[in-house]
Amino acid sequence: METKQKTIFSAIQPSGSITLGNYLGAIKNWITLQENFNCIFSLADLHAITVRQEAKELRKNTLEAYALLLACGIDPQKSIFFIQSHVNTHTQLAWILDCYTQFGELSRMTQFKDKSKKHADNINCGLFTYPVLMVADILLYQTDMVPIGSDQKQHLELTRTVAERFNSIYSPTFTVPEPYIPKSGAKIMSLQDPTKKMSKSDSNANSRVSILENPDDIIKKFKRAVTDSESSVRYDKNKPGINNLMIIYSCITGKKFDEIEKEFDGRGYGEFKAAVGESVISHLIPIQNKYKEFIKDKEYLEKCYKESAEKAQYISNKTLNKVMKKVGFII
Ligand code: ATP
Ligand code: LTN
Repeated sequence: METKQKTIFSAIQPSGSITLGNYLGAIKNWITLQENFNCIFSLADLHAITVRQEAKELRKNTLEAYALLLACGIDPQKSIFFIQSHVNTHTQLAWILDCYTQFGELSRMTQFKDKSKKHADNINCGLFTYPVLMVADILLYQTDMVPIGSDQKQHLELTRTVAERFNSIYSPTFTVPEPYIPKSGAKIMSLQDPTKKMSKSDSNANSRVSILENPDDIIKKFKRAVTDSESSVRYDKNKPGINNLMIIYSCITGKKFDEIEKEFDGRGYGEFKAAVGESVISHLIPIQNKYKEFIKDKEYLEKCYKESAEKAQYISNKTLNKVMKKVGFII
């Protein structure tokens, strides 16, 4: 018997330049998964406006992020890769599901708490209800698995809760998705404060390395990475700075922690930081080169995102229609 290929959905906000954290926590997995699954990826530009964006910047960031993700290896022949605002079912389903999500549930979302602290002058309703838009993104495609970093786990639990609630009020409508979180690299930390996650919107640019960053800056940032006052390279729960560098090095080179400890035995932090920087650079250079090609070819980019949006619209309409019928709308 032929088994149906599982569906994967994930998205990233075009809210700044994509970081090494985004890459190791999420994107790297997207690329692997597209070989064996039915993959749908999106640039979540609707999510990005929960924080004030300059129109010109948002357009530029969206196109650049599109080219960059192609350069990272998303293949539009294998996967659907669209821009969220091009497919209108997302906002439609999000409104309906808002009415099946409790205020209390959204109040517990830690990303809302963090972002409202960070943007205290603009705690808009979209920032509060944003997880429901993410729920809609996922449920529209009858998604089985969602590759994400661990910071998104709580939103995925909400997705499961809302899907189960809707299915039990009516009848099975949505597939209840599972998170797919990497064992290593699920949460890359800031290079300046290793107790905080690396984030593309952090106001301190030294805290992150972006995929398109030039090699000199990458080396500088790793050399300046905040670590403790010891000097031996070993994994220890009380050394978040060095742990973070070990995780990055391990994700990039495939080496295990004990191999890394052996490699840098007696060599001190300085040498280790330089080696981490070098390994990141050699991994990123081919991606940067491909990016330069893709970003020049606006026609190709447009062809890819338009064709993908059509496919996504077609698939997601089916789910939306089912939902509308069940809720009682005349369609
Ligand atoms: P912002 O700073 O605008 O909130 P972000 O850097 O947190 O952005 P998102 O667009 O919210 O990035 O996330 C895209 C994907 O990258 C998600 O799957 C998320 O879990 C993952 N991700 C984000 N930051 C990290 C990190 N530091 N380590 C591992 N994965 C991450
Ligand atoms: N909310 C996510 C980005 C995102 C997403 C999604 C991830 C939007 N929709 C659907 C997985 C599935 C974020 O801010 N990191």
